[in-house]
Amino acid sequence: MLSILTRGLTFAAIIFCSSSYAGNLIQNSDAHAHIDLDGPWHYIVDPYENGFYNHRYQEHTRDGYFKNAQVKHPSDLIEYDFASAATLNVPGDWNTQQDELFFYEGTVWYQRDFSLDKSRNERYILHFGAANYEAVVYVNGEKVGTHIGGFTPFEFDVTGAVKDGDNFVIVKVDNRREREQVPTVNTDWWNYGGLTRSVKLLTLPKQYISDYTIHLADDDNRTITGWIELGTGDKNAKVTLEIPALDIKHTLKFSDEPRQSFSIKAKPNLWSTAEPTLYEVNIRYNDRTISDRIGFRQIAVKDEDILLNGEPIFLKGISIHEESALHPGRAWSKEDARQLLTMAKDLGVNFVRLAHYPHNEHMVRMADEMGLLVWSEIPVYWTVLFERDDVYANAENQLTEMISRDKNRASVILWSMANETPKSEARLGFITKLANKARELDDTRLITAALDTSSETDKGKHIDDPLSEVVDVIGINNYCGWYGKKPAECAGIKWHSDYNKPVIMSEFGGGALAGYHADAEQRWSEEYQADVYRHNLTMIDNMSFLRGMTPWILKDFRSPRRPLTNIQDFWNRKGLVSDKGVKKQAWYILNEYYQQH
Ligand code: GCB
Repeated sequence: MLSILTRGLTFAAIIFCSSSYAGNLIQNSDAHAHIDLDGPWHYIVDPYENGFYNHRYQEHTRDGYFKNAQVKHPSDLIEYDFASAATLNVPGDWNTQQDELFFYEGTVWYQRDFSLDKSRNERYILHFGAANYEAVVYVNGEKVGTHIGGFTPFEFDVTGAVKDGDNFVIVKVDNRREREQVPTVNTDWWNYGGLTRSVKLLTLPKQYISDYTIHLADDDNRTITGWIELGTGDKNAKVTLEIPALDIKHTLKFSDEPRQSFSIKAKPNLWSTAEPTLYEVNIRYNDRTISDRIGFRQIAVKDEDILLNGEPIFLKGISIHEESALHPGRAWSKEDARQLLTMAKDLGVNFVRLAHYPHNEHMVRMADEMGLLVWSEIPVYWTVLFERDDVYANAENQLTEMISRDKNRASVILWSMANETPKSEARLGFITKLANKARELDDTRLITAALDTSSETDKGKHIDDPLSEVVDVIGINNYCGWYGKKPAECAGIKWHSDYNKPVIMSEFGGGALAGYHADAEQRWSEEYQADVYRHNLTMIDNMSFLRGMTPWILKDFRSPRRPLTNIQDFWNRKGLVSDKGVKKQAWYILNEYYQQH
């Protein structure tokens, strides 16, 4: 109880102190000048948090591991030493880099040195792509900030903490699961810990572009609109926005406000799944230029239809976890993204559900390039504590960071608020508030949530969860033929909806061990899984309001919930391909279905 309380208190403070940065992340951080801090970091495993708390369980102020102390005199007692400690690669989870850390949940300290030519005219921002789950960050022995949430970027202004010459950064990463977290203790994926995405030190001029959003106007596909924001006040700032291929060169003059809006007439080729046109966009301010590649498209709903650039579209999709097909563990690189999305494209999809948390930025940028539409979600999964304000604040912070990072990606059309949450008043209030927040931050995309709460009636399945009222597109997870009923019983099921809205079957499927062949009655055989797909696809054909689907799931993924020896061995086997990328029978069934539709 004490530890939960302490962590709760820490959390309240964190939300408070990080709020100035939440939603205020530097847009397109890779495009800014930076020092790359990826590579080997020394690490110390600290299950008792000995480097953080003293023997009275008070936070160390002088002697913690974050001080990176070195022996100076032979009689010195220092019981840790980063310099001689082994290393882990960053980015990367710790579980798949060290056998001893495979099941580990707790604290690991990371340390690395870097040198800097410190200039008085520069501002230094330490940026993390993500760290799962709680990160406490120190530069040269001083705490610079804390972040909560395992899948979104965060950053701290470290201008006052860095010095000319040699510096070191230390991060305490803790992936312990706790009831009040988002996600909570209970999930169906591996709790990979560590500095799972890239780390860099942005070296910005004193005045810099901090953020921008550039998109097609919702009501006019001949207008590019948006805003540009400066990191500091500059009353005389002039910023030039250039899109060379569209002959756009537009100067924005700033006055008192750091954010300046614009609206420019243009005739872009619209971004679509068939032709994912991206335009080079350059934003110049003083002597620096930030470049991006941006697509222009519209997304909307009309009654039961989803409209891409005004035309109804059927979302032929697949769900994906952020697990690499190239190496064990979390995916993090551009190559990982290319591989996963190429596998998805090969299946015949135009849409991917990035489950169940925001994936790394390469995924959405690669989806932009490849013409894949994206559903992106936050880990409000199953039974988070909907009654608690601090849990809400945490979820909203993760939502804000997700939207802040990806708001310029044409591929992203749906922000998902939650997955399979149990019906209650508190849950409805919590997710409604999240949806309102998402719309306030970004009114150019659609809101969804995956529900598993339809009722059984004598006429069939009835979509009647009041949360459907809140979303633009209703997601339905339903495992007919796997968690209930025989596969053959699924084909005849009829669905009804109380809402005049598009529905996506956001999950269905079943498990199979690749290479295990038997009768279709035999659980875990490829034949059984194929049968689940056959009958569910027949059922789906009868859903008049269905506008898409993302069956569960592209590739087998690791999960501690799945211990069955010789079948699961801690893998969720619902992949259409095995963890090694071998196609199962069901892959061909879905592939054929997508080719015909
Ligand atoms: C679900 C969950 C997903 C699980 C899946 C399963 O409904 O949304 O996270 O992995 O079922 O395999 O049971």
